[in-house]
Parts: sequence; structure tokens; C-alpha cells
Amino acid sequence: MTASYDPDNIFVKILNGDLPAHKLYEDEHTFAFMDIMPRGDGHCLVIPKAQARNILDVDAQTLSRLMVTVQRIARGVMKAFDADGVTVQQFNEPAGGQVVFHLHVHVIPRFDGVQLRP
Ligand code: DGP
Repeated sequence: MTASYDPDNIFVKILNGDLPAHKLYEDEHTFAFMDIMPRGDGHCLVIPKAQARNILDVDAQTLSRLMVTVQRIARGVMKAFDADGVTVQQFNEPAGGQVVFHLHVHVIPRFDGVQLRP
């Protein structure tokens, strides 16, 4: 059982334009922006516009749309950063490493021999 969705979270403020963010991409259902605490060059986040706390409570259509944008962004950052690979990562609930409680997927370009920052 997961906790309920809190609509007063940081990513909703970014979606509403109440907090600044470096936007990479937006469509009707999804939004992508740079992570404020990047673990590597080009570290970005992809979120649905729909309310979802994490992967445990999202509906299939929202999740599908999110992952299509994740693929688009992953391909984009690979090209933009001339990366050797890309890490796609996602955390759920505090025990799973989640800090911001609006569903999001990390997309991090990777380079041969370069470790991610902690
Ligand atoms: P996690 O919930 O553990 O997947 O981590 C949340 C991520 O969100 C973390 O990498 C930092 C990022 N983040 C937190 N607050 C902000 C913010 O205000 N703006 C941006 N762009 N990123 C944020």
C-alpha cells in the first residue's frame, strides 16, 4: 500500500510554472527538464502531467505515454551529449529511494569509464 498523492509537490510547481526549470521537452501529457542535482552531465527527468505518486499507483496509459517520452529523451541526450550509453532509473517510496513524490524517470547519459556522482 502506498501513501496518497500530494498535489503540493515540487514537480507540480514546475509543471505550473511556479518554480523555474530548464525545460527540454513538453507535450500534452509529459514534460522533461534538467535535474537540479545532476549525477552526471545531461542528467534529466521525465514526468507525466497527470497526478501519480510513483510507478505503484500510475495507470497504464499514463505510464505508456511517459515511457515513450523517456525513449525520446534517452535518444536525444545520447545524441546531444555524444554519449556511449544511457541510464534510465526510477525510484518508488522512501525505502526505494524516492525523494520527490510525483512519478519521475531519471535519464542520464553515460560515458565509458565515467562513474555517476553519488
Ligand atoms: P528521487 O525522488 O530520488 O528520484 O530524486 C528526485 C530528483 O529530483 C533528484 O535527482 C533531484 C531532483 N530535484 C529535486 N528538486 C528539484 C527541483 O526543484 N528542480 C529540479 N530540476 N530537480 C529537482
